Amino acid sequence: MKMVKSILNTKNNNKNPIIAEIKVHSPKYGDMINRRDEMDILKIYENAGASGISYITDKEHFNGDFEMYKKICKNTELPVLRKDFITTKDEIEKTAEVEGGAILLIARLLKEETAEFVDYALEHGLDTLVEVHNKEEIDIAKETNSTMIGVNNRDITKLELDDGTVSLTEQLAPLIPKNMVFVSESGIGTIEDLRMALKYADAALIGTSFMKAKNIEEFVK
Ligand code: IGP
Repeated sequence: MKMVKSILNTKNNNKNPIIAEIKVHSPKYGDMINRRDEMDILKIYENAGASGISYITDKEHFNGDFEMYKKICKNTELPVLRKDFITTKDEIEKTAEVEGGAILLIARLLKEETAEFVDYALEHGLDTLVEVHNKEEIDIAKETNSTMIGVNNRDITKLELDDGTVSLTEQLAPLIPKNMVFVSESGIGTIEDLRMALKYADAALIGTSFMKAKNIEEFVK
């Protein structure tokens, strides 16, 4: 429950719960890391007061790497969400062996197997973030014991070539189960976007705009 706890603590302190993503590459913008490295970005996120870290281990589209996930986990006290297109239980076991604490499970990919994967991850001590993009996927997420649910404002099948719209968070909010921590993911570029997201969601997951070196402290306070 590391990530859930951290989000709720931040919320109770009247700060904005943010999961800050170390995003080294995106299908849309290409390489995003410039002259900094992952450890520099981790420190920036920690100092800014992020509630958690997210890192994409998918190599094909995001140039991520599992060894880097391990390194990030080793170098921070914050919970670290592993983002990938997980479709096997081996990958859950591998993630649980690292002290990171959370895994993304995508309803679009796992369909009716989502609940089983969630239970497997929970049994292995991981917090679970089930990602959804429409009503049908929320119905799948509802049937699970997941601790968190994330509305991806972008359509994952378009591999980030769409910009995403925070209004999807607003639109789907009434359908979100109340017993899950609600995360608004993707396409949050401005403080206004963040305000809109957090009007409905408990936390916001932000990658691209932070990698473009916006003033992160402004987002957290
Ligand atoms: C971050 P953005 O628009 O702030 O860069 O989005 C995050 O939500 C996005 O990277 C993401 C993702 C995913 C990446 C959401 N779900 C699944 C890979 C796989």
